[in-house]
Amino acid sequence: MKSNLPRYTGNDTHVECLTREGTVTQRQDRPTLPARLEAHPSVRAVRARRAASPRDPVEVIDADWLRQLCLDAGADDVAAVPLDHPDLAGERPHVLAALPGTRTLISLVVRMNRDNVRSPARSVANQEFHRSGEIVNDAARTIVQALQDAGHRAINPSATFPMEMEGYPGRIWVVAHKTVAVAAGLGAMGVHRNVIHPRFGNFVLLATLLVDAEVSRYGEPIDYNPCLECKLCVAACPIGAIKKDGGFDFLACFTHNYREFMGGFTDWAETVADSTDGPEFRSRVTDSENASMWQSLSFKASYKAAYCMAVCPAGEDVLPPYLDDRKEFMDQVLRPLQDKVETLYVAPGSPAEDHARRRFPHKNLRHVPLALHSRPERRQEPDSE
Ligand code: B12
Ligand code: SF4
Repeated sequence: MKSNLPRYTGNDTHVECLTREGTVTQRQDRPTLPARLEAHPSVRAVRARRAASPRDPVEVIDADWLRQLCLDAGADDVAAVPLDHPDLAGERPHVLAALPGTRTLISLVVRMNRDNVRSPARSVANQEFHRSGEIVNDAARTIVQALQDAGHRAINPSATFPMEMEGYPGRIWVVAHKTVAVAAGLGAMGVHRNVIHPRFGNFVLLATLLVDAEVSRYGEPIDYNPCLECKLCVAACPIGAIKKDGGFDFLACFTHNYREFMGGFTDWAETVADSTDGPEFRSRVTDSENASMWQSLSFKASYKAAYCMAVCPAGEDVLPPYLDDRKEFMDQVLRPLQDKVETLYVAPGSPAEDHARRRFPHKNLRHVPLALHSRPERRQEPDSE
């Protein structure tokens, strides 16, 4: 039986390969390798494989092939955008640092189940966020593997966490998925600063793939904004983070909604460290708060709100009940979240505290430091609960 391994002759840019089908001689531009490396079984196997099937990876990825690959992997929508798109100028250095040679970004959308996100039982909403995050990450990884098998370099930065915590409290994300999705034409930013997909509304999570090749067709930004400017997101946010004019109080959201993430967790840990004994610690942190923190650490960190996203009626699949009866929609979706008795985490004297006191007097306020700042002195006692 003839060997499938190549028999090398002549110089370093010329390989003669003896295959079952006969002898194929082929020119290859390849660097000179030391003889010991050239004789290595892995190197010989690679040479043989290349000689038998001398295909270079396609330089331009076919857009239809890519779309089908992404849908089959679990994405609900997809579009590509070149890295040199003007709206991505701010992302370029970060993207190139993560994958040198990136030429295209591929934006993925995965739908969330709407009533899970809307439920006043926030464990239901959190499970939906976490599971959808896993699905979009799984899809992204599957697609990257297929791109790799097709001969490309590609990566899938996490859709959610983990992120680059060395950058904390500054930019910790590898690539801004919203910016990419909008540039790729998958949606537009609503008043609440989430991307609204024309069909699925804001009930989507996003991911971005980085790849070193061009794609045969790129997405175009949509020519309207699906946001209805109904301001239900403004009315729903318990700590006033969403402003009518599209402004966003990042610190208010980060302090309350992200209480069991980065900054809020640090404050909780400081409270443990500052307490003289168990009873003192228990006088500062309720059993429910400790159990909730345990849940976040044991499973996945729980958001406290996301009400802006829950109440948004935009998007063709989402809109019908809102159009049919707006009062009914508000009674069923907005009011239960507004009426919910729950603890709100606010910094003393902050606009968030003022908003919560005026608009939601039935909710409990808990004074905590702003989540991005370390505690200057001992924790203040809760002022109502
Ligand atoms: C940082 C971040 C946050 C921050 C800031 C939010 C924001 N508007 O940027 C916080 C912690 C508040 C947050 C909250 C939420 N987030 Co978030 N978040 C991100 C992250 C990592 C980057 C966002 C980003 O690109 N920001 C920069 C630019 C593009 O955003 P921007 O809106 O133009 O600018 C805002 C920020 O600069 C912010 N800001 C202001 N000052 C500061 C200071 C610091 C230090 C930071 C970090 C930010 C910040 O306020 C600006 C004005 O809106 C992405 C994941 C990713 N890798 O992309 C998810 C992402 C945007 N988040 C998402 C989600 C789902 C949420 C929550 C609903 C989570 C929840 N379950 O409660 C809430 C929604 C709050 C809201 N209305 O925005 C989704 C959005 C999906 C969609 N349909 O658009 C993303 C894309 C994750 C994903 N894989 O799908 N998030
Ligand atoms: S709730 Fe209304 S105003 Fe807010 S983002 Fe959605 S459509 Fe726009």
